[in-house]
Amino acid sequence: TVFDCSILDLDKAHTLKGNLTVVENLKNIPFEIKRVYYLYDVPGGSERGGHAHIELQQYLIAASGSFDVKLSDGTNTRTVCLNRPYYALHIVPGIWRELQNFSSGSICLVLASHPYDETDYVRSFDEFIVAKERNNDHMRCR
Ligand code: T46
Repeated sequence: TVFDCSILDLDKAHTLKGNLTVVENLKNIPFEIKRVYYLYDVPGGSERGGHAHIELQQYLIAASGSFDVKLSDGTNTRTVCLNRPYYALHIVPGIWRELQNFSSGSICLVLASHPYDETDYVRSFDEFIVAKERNNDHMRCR
């Protein structure tokens, strides 16, 4: 459910030169990172996401600036504002996500559990709801 999506408060190495935050495979996150990508130059008012994943789990970090992540499990919704580079939002499989309200110059850094696979996407909200209602193996409900 959306309540399984938690915010990880990563450690900060705070120095006079500025700050540094580390993410290490299997150490502070529960899966091996297979892919890293980032969203940037998002035009004001644009939305990203608008889909769910069947198997993929990810951490989202506002490496710069801020944005909102709207989560739905088909029953409950939750909106998380990411606005610090040391917060990482864990999105478990089977969650619909919409990213909105990107601040100017913001960067959404994503740490993903699997390589890119378009067949892992559910890009229709109606299909997502049907799969959730069936509660079948195709769309894992957590
Ligand atoms: C998610 C949110 C936060 C690739 O070729 N490789 C990749 O690894 C990815 C992620 C995308 N693409 C291509 C597929 C599309 O032609 O890049 C284009 C934009 O992808 P998409 O429309 O899926 O972008 P977003 O920002 O709506 O969604 C992405 C991720 O796909 C998704 O997993 O959770 O960021």
